Amino acid sequence: MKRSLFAAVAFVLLVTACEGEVVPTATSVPSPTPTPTATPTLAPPTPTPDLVAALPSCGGDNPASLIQTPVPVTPSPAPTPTSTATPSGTPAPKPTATPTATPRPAPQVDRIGFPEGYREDFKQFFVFDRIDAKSVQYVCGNTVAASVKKGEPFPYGSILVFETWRPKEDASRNVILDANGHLIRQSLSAIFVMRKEQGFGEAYGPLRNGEWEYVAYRPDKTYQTKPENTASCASCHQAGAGKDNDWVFRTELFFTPSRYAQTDPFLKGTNEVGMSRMSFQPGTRTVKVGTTVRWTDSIIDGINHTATANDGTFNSGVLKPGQTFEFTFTAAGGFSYVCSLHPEQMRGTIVVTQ
Ligand code: HEC
Ligand SMILES: [Cu+2]
Repeated sequence: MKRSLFAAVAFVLLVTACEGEVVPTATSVPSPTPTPTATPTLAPPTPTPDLVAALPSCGGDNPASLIQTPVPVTPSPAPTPTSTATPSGTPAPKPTATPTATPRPAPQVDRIGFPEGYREDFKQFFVFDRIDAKSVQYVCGNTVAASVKKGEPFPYGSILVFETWRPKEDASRNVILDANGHLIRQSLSAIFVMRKEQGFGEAYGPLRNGEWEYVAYRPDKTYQTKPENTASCASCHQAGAGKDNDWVFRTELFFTPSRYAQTDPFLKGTNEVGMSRMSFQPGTRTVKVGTTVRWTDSIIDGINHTATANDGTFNSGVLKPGQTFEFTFTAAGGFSYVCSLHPEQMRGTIVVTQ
């Protein structure tokens, strides 16, 4: 029986997932251009000609997502490293993951390398607007990756690139939508890359995701997440996407004609908490005594979650995509909780005030 890699569950979570992840970067000066050390030879591309030919290039226009500022093509001078290590113009992402004291095993060298020329050479798989997270995501793959067959793992030599963009906002920091209700890309925040080669991934130990390795760059090609800090990438892709999806989220979008998706807009209310991108949105919610808080598991994401208080005050049980859970807080205090299915990635707090 063939595993339905892509059809199945899993897609989802998101970028902020990725962004929120911005890892305690060492304050050292980022090395200029990551040298792809010991880059294995790419497997010969075996694309399906019709499908692949029809895909726009990664940097190409997508009617679903306009761009209003030029893409920074030429690397700007390396930013002065700051303690937050945030690309200029980008507000510091909220930390999601709790810093782990002991570094977890991860590759010590970058065997991926900045994917030079990906805007021209890679194919655009899909565009994903995260209105809740104020992020536009472009997922692209090299021609080897683009040759993947629905329901099958990616071939060796596959490189996936995941760009996160900040969308255009008005003066009050509300996102501006285009005539089609889509976000408008404004500035590129980060470039997440994963690459699959024979023998890759061993360094992650128990967090190994098959033969994928991970790294994240800023637009100027310096590291956002160095190889040695990428255990968090492997951990989240393992927990959320999993083996049956070749550790890749949302591949089903690649096979949909529009190759576009938008998050469910359920996060607007002040008593609402979304469960998406392997995180609680927002991570901390402050309400008054007597308030009923409602958690909603994202339909788009397609992953089961729970909201489980650490002190036992509330427990949603397993929520399927689209399901909700409500709890009324009758006493003041701080209630920390986790998703019991993804306790490492998904932690939240409800602060109840008088
Ligand atoms: C908290 C969970 C989480 C963490 C941590 C995380 N990712 Fe992801 N990643 C996701 C989700 C979810 C998606 C799917 C995109 C979406 O739903 O918006 C994704 C998508 C991707 C993709 C596009 C291919 C795919 O799987 O859809 C790449 C490439 C990627 N991530 C690389 C990285 C790298 C590199 C890191 C570490 C620097 C990282 N990710 C850390 C959750 C995570
Ligand atoms: Cu969960």
